[in-house]
Amino acid sequence: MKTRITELLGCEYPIIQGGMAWVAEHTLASAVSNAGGIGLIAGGSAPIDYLREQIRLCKEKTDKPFGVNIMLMSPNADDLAQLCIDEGVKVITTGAGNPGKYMAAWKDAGIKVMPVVPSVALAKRMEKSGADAVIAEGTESGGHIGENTTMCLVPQVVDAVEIPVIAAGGIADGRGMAAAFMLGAEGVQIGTRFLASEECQIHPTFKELVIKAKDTDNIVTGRYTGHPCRNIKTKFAKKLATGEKDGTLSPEEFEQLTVGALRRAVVDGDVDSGSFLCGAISGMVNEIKTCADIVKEINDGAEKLLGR
Ligand code: TUI
Repeated sequence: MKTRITELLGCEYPIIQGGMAWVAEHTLASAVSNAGGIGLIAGGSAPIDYLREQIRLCKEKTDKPFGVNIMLMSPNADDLAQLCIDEGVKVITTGAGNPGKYMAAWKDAGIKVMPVVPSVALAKRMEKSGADAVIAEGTESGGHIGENTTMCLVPQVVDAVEIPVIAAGGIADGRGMAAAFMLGAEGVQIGTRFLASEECQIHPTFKELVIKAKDTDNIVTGRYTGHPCRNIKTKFAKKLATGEKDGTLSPEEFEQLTVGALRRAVVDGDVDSGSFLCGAISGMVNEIKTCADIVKEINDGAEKLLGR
């Protein structure tokens, strides 16, 4: 399926892997890129030396285009932004903020920039600042989320900007991709489906939680901190949600409990104190497959439904 996104990024399929913090490292990113999509390495919270190494390892594993996601709330976002230029990264996605101040330098370096936007207003601002595309991310996504749904946000962003729009949030198979295209998207960003891939390096407990999750095993925590996050509904996530709701956990106590919680989930598989960030579509993800199979199945399914 050729769209302005495959043309822009030079990939076979308009499928971009989510830049999942702590999850998206070079093994996953290179596997998705080798499968014909665009793999991403997460730059969120990563020390600069770690990200440099990951970029170099990814280049060893694939000669296809791949990108880096910069989580703009990272204290070292400025350094990560410059590192991408120095290392010749071709594609950058951003999350959790407005990347306006980096735009000119990235564009001068010839980088394709695709910010994640949770609203029409930010999509328009990003287009004005020179973004090549925007990723309209609905609240169905895992991790840090906005308020609007994929179904409502994507067509509104498509109507508001001229640049191509990538849909994200709640997409894990060909039906979801076809639906996003019917809304006017020209690409999809997919995170949760890739958690249950062979190449994804997360703790086996995390994969098992994704595979076993039902439609109702998903919860949003931390709205009162200003950084709502969608997670798998573990006992720990329920404890956070209850504390938030009944006022027994102050926002400061909540923040204290969640410091390091992504690492505890991804690296340690610790269900008692880890935050297993995961999208609302996890109920539909029931099997571990290779990234190549996942990308091909999603693309072929969508192509068939769209009659292309
Ligand atoms: O960034 C994400 N998802 C993430 S980042 C992350 S790491 C984290 N850890 C602890 C607390 C918070 C985050 C885990 N998951 N997705 C992209 C995304 N971007 N979702 C929402 C936004 C967003 C929100 C506001 C983008 C721009 C924005 O702009 C506000 C402004 O400045 O105009």
